[in-house]
Order: sequence, then structure tokens, then C-alpha cells
Amino acid sequence: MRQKHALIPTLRTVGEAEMMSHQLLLRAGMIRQLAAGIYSYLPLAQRSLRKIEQIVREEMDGIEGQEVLLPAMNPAELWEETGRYQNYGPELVKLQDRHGRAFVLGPTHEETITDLVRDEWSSYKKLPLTLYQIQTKFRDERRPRSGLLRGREFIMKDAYSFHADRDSLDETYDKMYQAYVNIFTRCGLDFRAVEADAGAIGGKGTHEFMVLADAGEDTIVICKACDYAANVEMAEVVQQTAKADPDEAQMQKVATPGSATIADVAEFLQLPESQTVKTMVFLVDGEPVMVLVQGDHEVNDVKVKNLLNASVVEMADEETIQEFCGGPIGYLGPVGLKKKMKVLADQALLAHSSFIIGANERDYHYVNAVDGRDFQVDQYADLRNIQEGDVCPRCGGEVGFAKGLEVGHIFKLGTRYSDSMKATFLDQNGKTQPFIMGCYGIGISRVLAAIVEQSHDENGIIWPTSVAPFQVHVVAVNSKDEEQLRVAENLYEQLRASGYEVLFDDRAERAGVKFKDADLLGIPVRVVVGTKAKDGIVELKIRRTGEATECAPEEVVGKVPELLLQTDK
Ligand code: 9G3
Repeated sequence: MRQKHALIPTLRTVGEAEMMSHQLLLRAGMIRQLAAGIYSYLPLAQRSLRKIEQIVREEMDGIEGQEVLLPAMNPAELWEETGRYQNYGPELVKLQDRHGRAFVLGPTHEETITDLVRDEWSSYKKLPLTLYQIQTKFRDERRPRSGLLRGREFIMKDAYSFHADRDSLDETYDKMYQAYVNIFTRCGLDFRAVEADAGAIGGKGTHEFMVLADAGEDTIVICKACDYAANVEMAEVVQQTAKADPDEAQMQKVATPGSATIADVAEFLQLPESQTVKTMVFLVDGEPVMVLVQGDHEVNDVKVKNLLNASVVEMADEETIQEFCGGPIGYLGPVGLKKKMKVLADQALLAHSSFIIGANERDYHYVNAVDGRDFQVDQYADLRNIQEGDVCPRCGGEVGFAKGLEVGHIFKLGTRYSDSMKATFLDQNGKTQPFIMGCYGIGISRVLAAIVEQSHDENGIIWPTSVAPFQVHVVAVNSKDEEQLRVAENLYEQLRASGYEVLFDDRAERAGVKFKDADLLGIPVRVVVGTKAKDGIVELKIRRTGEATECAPEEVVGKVPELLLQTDK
């Protein structure tokens, strides 16, 4: 492509964009905002998007995925069958056609794909079936921000699989997991597959694929020694210290005036917070439950929910606390409860020979309270949030926190949609069964931004060769100089004849502008044709490392493969 007529409107600065990927995609003339959260993809972005999509297609086809393209306009009736027309708020884009019929612009396509399959596919002999599409999704985010990272219109690859039984779903899920690892690796991303909490979408088993980037909205736990990663709420804590022998000393009630927080109590008693106990009371499916954790730890309510197999866990209200504990928040404990309630304790408290806990009375705590003597803990379990420095549940290495940017999410759906939509097949006994389903998403436009987020320097984007808009950037430094332009033109034609994708800066711009733009666009290999061209010398530069070498124009084509390899080291 010749830059003289190429729509690549580069900018030196942009206004409000704070996310690096947002800034650089705008400055490199790759995207332009049409409306909040709604972007046009200019030629360079379109070229990279198509490469990302091609990688996705190869990996989906590689696991027997069949590409379809579903409508963006979906009849509201389909979404009423699953109850999602009513459930989703303003984020769901609704419209009417000219006859006044209600439609939605698809934010995802579980309903649409299930409707297609229920009409067309009904024998176990034809399962499993994996369909996928690459399509524009609509989600009317209240606060779209960060460019392509949270848009209202974005490109998603969404795949859906249909199975006769769970084993078949598990098999496809594992293949999809591996395909995602391949896709994000081929895109040059540093990512982690994170076990996530099934959450609202239902079904057991779900993984998020997180790109490590400070721009990430999620906090994930990663091991510094192995590739373990998990959401904070899912990360398992490994109990380190052994159980302590109970303290012989008698429990004592001590006045702790105005010490309603862990910090106050620890300071008043001149002890570290790790020697105090934090008491929380939850309503677990309506039932009060007391949870004890070490003073410097945080209760993980998802772990409480999963331990008790509950569906709703919330903080207990004041009156429930008064009714069951008899004292105010800040002075709660398991000793002398007015009404019995289940008492859970985090496993870290097994290492305490006695507890310092609230006395269920304002301005009083107990010290030397011993479990089994002065109160009863019903169950010890892993109930706290993992912290920096805890050990990796998989390899024992040290874990740390990182910001993650979600680029993919895979789910085992089960029959959540096939039940509500009566999408069934005949099993081998001729019995009607609901399809067992999986769904698998990748944010294609989000991947583009994530790559830029992870791969740039102060001068601009540094494209991995697999998704770069072009492979080679030929720059004629002074396009008014006959000799330079001729040498550059020849190189442009030779490289293209050899099958490379070449961007040719033939503009009548000053050298400084050309070099700044070349750094900004981040094409992996640059051929600079400058004043030395008359001596038969051109410069080869690797954008990622800045490494530059000189050679004769006729040597350039032979050197490109090695330079591209150097880029992706
Ligand atoms: C909606 C709206 C927004 C939504 C959804 C539905 C997110 C919704 C979750 C998914 C699950 C998977 C298939 C590909 C992978 C992800 N935001 N989700 O269902 F109506 Cl307005 O999209 N779908």
C-alpha cells in the first residue's frame, strides 16, 4: 500500500484517551469514534482484525467448528422464551420494525443459535455439533470507555456446542480451551486461563482468558513460579501452619472502650492484627451464619456460598445481629450468643491456641477464648481471600496479584437454554432429551486493543508479526530525490513480488515526520532508503528492538525472514 493515498490519519496527540491502547489506536490512524463506544475501523485496523479473525477461524475449524453467520436483529419473542428480554435492562438494545414488531440487536446469541438447532437438528447420531460466528455485538453500556476495550458495538467470535451428554461437552470444552490457548499464543499475547466462578450464566465450569495488562479491570491471582491463575474469589488458600494446642489460661473479659475495629482492638491490646479474630455475620439463604477469620484477613463470601451450597450470601442486618448476638457490630463473637447460629472459621485460625473476640457487648472483648471450651466452631474451611505472598495451591510457589483484561470466556452451559427453549433431540433409546450446551466467546476487537496494550513503547505500537497490518515498511526518506525514490520503488515491488505485505512511505513529508509515523504504526521490519542509497546502501531496522543494520538493496529480500523472526523473540 502506498502511503501517499492511504487513509492513515496519524496524530501526534489525542485528548481524553487515558488507556494506552485507546491513545495509540487513535494516534496511529487505526480507529475513529463515530459515537460513544462506537468506532470505525480504518484500513490498518481492518487488516489486523482480519488476521486475528483468520487465526480464530483456523483454530475453530481445527476442532470441527462450523462457521455460520446469525442475524444481529433478533425477534424479541426468542428472548422472551428465556426470560432475558425482561431481565436485561437498558444494556439490551431494543427496537421496533416498521410494523411495530419488537426486536433486539444481539448482545450474544444463545437464543438465536438454540432456535436454529432445535428446528434443524434432532438426533443423537448427529451430535456433538459446534457452530461459531464472527459478528458484531451490541451492548448499550452505561459508561463505554477505553476505546475498543469496552464498546457498545464490538466484534465477537461466539461459538456454541450441542451434546447428547456431559462427557461429550467436557471433551469439546477441553478442545476449545486448547484452541483458545493456541489463538492467544499465536496473537503474541501474554495471558492466563483463569478458573472463574460460574456466576449468573449458570452451569458448572468456566474459564476466563485474561491478558496481563495494567489497563485490566479485573484483579487476578497468578503464581510467579507456574502458570496457575484464578479469580480472587476462586483462588484456593493452602493452610500453612499446623493446628495449635489449646491455651490453658482461662478466658477473660476485658474492657476495650471504643475499640470497634480490628485496628483499634489490636492497638488497645498492643498486639498484631494477626492475633485478633474478625467476626462477620452473614445471611446465607436467609439463615444467620457467623464466620470467623484472622484479623488481618478478608472473608471470601463466594467461598462461604460454595461451602454451604447456597445461592444468596449477604451481610446480616443490624436487627438480626442484635437478635442473635445481643451486641453491636464491632464487638461480635461466638461466646454467649443469644440465639444459636452456625459458626464457621477460616482454617488459618487452627494455628491459634486461643482467640481474641468480641464479647457481644459494646466496649468489651474476650481474650484467651478457646474453641471447644468456651465456644464451638461448627466447621473450619478455606474461607478467606488469598493475599500477596500466600503459596500457590498448585506448586507451592509465591502468588501475586495482577490486573487482567478479559479477552475470552468459555462456559459449560448445561441445559440452561435448551430447557427454556425446549430444544431437544432423540437419544439412543428414542427418548426426548434437552441438548447439553457449551458457549465460548472471544472479543475480537478487544484482542486488537489488548495486543496494543501489551506491545508498545513510548514511540508507538510494536506489532507481533502474526497480526501486524503489514510485514515490511519501506521508507523513502526524501521522495523528491530521484535516486532514493527509484531504489525505494524497486524494493517495494521486489518485496511484494516475493509475497510480503508492504507499506510504502512515498509521501512528500519531512524525514522526522516519516520516522515518527513509522515508529507509531509499528510495522515489524523497516527498510530505510536515504542518502546512502546512491552508494548502494539501505538500512534495515527491527521495530521491536530498534536494532539497525545496513546492506545493499538486492540483499533486502533475503534478509526479511530472519528480521521477522527476530521481531517475535
Ligand atoms: C445480554 C446483554 C449483555 C450480556 C448478555 C446478555 C454478557 C450475556 C454473557 C455472555 C455469555 C457468553 C456467548 C459467547 C461467550 C459469552 N453480557 N452476557 O449473556 F442481553 Cl444486554 O455473553 N455468550
